[in-house]
Amino acid sequence: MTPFQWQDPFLIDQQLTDEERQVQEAARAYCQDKLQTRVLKGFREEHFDKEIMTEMGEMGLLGATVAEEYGGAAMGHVAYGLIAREVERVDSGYRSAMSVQSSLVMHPIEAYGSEEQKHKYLPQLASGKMIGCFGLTEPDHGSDPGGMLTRAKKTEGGYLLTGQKMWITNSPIADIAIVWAKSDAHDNKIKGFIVERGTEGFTTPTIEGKVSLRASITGEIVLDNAFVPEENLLPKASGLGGPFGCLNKARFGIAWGVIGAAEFCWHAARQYTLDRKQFGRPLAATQLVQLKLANMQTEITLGLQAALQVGRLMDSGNWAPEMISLIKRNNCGKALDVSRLARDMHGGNGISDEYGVIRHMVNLETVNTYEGTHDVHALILGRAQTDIQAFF
Ligand code: TGC
Ligand code: FAD
Repeated sequence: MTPFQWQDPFLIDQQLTDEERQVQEAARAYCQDKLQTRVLKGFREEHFDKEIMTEMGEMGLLGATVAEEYGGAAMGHVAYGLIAREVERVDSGYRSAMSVQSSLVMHPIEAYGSEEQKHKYLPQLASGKMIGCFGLTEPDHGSDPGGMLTRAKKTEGGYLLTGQKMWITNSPIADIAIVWAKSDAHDNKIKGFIVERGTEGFTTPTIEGKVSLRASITGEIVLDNAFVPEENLLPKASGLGGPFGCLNKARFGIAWGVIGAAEFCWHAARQYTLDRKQFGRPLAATQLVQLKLANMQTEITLGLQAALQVGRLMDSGNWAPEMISLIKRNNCGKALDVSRLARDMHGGNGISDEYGVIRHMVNLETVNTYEGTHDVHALILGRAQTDIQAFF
């Protein structure tokens, strides 16, 4: 027997390698020292501090799985997940910035790009000196990106891109955008393009007034006959499998990240109910509160163990996208439940941004929606077990 560790019931820490534990400790120290201290201001002022990207770059937190020759850290998926968990323990918006850069910008360039593209962009992206964004969603095509309207028209020396992308993390501050468009030169198949800031006909208006992910910057991408040279086409991606290959990585990171947000809310609720007295004794002495704490602990522990297992399977090459749908869906839904419970357990104080729980709660509403909504992942899992497509 061993003493029960309430914060880590399944001894996840012991299941990590030494290298993974070091990554976790370094990421935690940076996030608590440098991110936790600025998140309240960022959230209140709806502001994302670009320096965060260079700081993360210096810490080696960008492109964790990308090869060292391109500036990445060449670590495994579990290490990437651990980074996401520490960043999102502070704020889902900061994790968004990290995962878009790593999984949705660096990964497609590494997986689908030419050697020239890899050398030109990846080291700069890994350092955070260059910021990227990923444009798949459109105003009228969110869950069904296959219906996208953005077009690439072949012209001399390249392509003219026209269309609109919506809800794009980091687009207003991005130096490059990975844009997915149907290309007339490729039988109307979806192709990926690297669009550089400064391209005529390429603009990125900011979306204001978000109630969720306020410490992250979100915008549109508007393309009006924007010329993209041939050398900026991602040569090895064709069809929806291109963007989905990136989403597999990002969704995996999210499944870890939301556990960090849920852990923050659980620990805060535990401490608050230990400190707060009503009816002459701590709230934590009541059966209802202990039931809620036990439920939080159980869901977080199961979600974390599942994420670790999928990470190990990804590292050994023994994985399927549906595994990622399962943990993305489950962990986001459960983290949202935990945050709502924690908000409630803080009583009136729970609605104050000073306590952090309502910020996590509203953030998790977005995380439950982006990268495939909770219900879309249910349909992916339903299809996998019935062989029946139920999207339409
Ligand atoms: P379907 O027929 O299922 O598939 C079309 C083609 O794509 C391939 N594919 C995959 N390949 C690799 N990994 C996956 N996970 C894949 N899923 C599908 C598939 O094999 C097929 O290939 P081929 O060669 O046969 O053509 O396509 P469908 O149109 O029926 O898709 C349905 C559905 C619902 C599964 C899919 O469209 C979906 O997942 N929708 C959700 C959309 C989504 O996740 N959008 C995310 C936008 S990016 C974002 O939110 C970033 S937020 C980042 C942040 O801030 O952190
Ligand atoms: P819809 O697809 O219109 O869905 C609306 C509702 O209908 C949902 O509840 C959904 O589950 C349900 N629904 C849809 N289809 C079905 C069906 N067949 N059966 C049953 N129910 C269904 N996208 C990017 O490309 N890049 C980014 O960087 C990015 N960042 C984002 C940042 C933020 C803050 C947000 C909010 C979104 C971001 N997105 C990004 C977009 C995100 O991926 C989409 O919002 C998401 O895929 C859902 O699409 P939608 O908003 O059009 O909703």
